[in-house]
Amino acid sequence: MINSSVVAAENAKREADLRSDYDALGDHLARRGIDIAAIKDRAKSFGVAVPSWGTGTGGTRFARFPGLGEPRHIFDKLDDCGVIHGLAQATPTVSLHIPWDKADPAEMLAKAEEHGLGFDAMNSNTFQDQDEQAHSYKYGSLSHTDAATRSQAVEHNIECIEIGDKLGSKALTVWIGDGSNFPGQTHMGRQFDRYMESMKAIYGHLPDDWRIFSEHKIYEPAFYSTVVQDWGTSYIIASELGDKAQCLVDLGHHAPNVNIEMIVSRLIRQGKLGGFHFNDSKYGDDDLDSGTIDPYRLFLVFNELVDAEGTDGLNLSHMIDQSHNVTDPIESLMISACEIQRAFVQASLVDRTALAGYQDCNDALMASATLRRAFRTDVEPILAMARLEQGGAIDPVATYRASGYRAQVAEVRPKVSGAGGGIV
Ligand SMILES: [Mn+2]
Repeated sequence: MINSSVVAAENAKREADLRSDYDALGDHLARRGIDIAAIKDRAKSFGVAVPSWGTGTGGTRFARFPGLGEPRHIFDKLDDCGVIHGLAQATPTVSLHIPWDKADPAEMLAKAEEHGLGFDAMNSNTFQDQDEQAHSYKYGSLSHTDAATRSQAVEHNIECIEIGDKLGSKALTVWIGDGSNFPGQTHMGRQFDRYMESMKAIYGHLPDDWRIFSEHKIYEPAFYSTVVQDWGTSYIIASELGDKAQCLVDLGHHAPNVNIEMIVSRLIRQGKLGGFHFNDSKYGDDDLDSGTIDPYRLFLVFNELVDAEGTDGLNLSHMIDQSHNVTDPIESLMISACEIQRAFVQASLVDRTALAGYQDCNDALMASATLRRAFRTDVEPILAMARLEQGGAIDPVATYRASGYRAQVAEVRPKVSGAGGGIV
């Protein structure tokens, strides 16, 4: 999608400086007993899935301002995902959303293969009504009081599994908007029972090598109560369903100041952490670009993940879940993937032997300083070298801008106005 001569020309401008910076960082890390080549290999091994819906411009409940050359369908989205991975080399998979991305699976596989992409977890949608559906989700879906509505929502999730199975996906993420807006509107106990009954029906259709992820969210679109509102509820769900059920943590789905890294630690301990939706937030579920508001929190989450490496059965699906309202989504997704990868690499620099020693002797100051020393290390030369060696761009955004990709696709993709699938 991006001419390789553009990538080569942009890299040529920056390669000498990069090599000098990389060597200097290598010397610095060697003094700390860290082999920079091993850390670079870890950076190369890291991948996070792009959400197909993130390639379109998002929106708010007030408005959506479309961008130029937005993808018209899943095949355009996969082209954009190919650009993102081609330049940033950190997003080898795409997470689909049904029905927004419904198309012939064989054609989707062929397009993905063209770009060297695979498919991560499938996402179902019972939080909005589709034109052809018989029953409305206005008052709920998997937990609706009406059995026919629940069954329609169950069938939709089963269809997502069937589509995903043809694409090589191995997981289904279930997030529902069900809840209530008024005290007394629903019986919270019976509503949860209905939800569990529906989830058990979906769970029964999971292939043996699949997992189902329960994604919690504190509020919105329901504003008084939400059926799957916190990690405790999500843990109950995953435990009751069985071994193939795990919890998915979306970083924006918590009350302000909640200690998410501790939730991560707890879920890993219980064998119930399945994956993440990465984003950042200031006030609520803002779906801002990863690492733009609180990069230290992102680092602390990865500190727990790196610490838990090697834990029996730990197999995490990393996905981005963001809404891009004022930026080019391709640029935001490339930068976000790099920021997530950065947090992973920084967390890989933590001196865990020293940290355990400080923890054991209650040296709070030095324990904290040990974490911050890793966080403060500028690992950009490692990330850039990993990209360069894998055929990507030293500077993904500058290279993307130099390529003129957006202007080219704008010529064949008409402007999409009003509300659309980009709103999440
Ligand atoms: Mn999410």
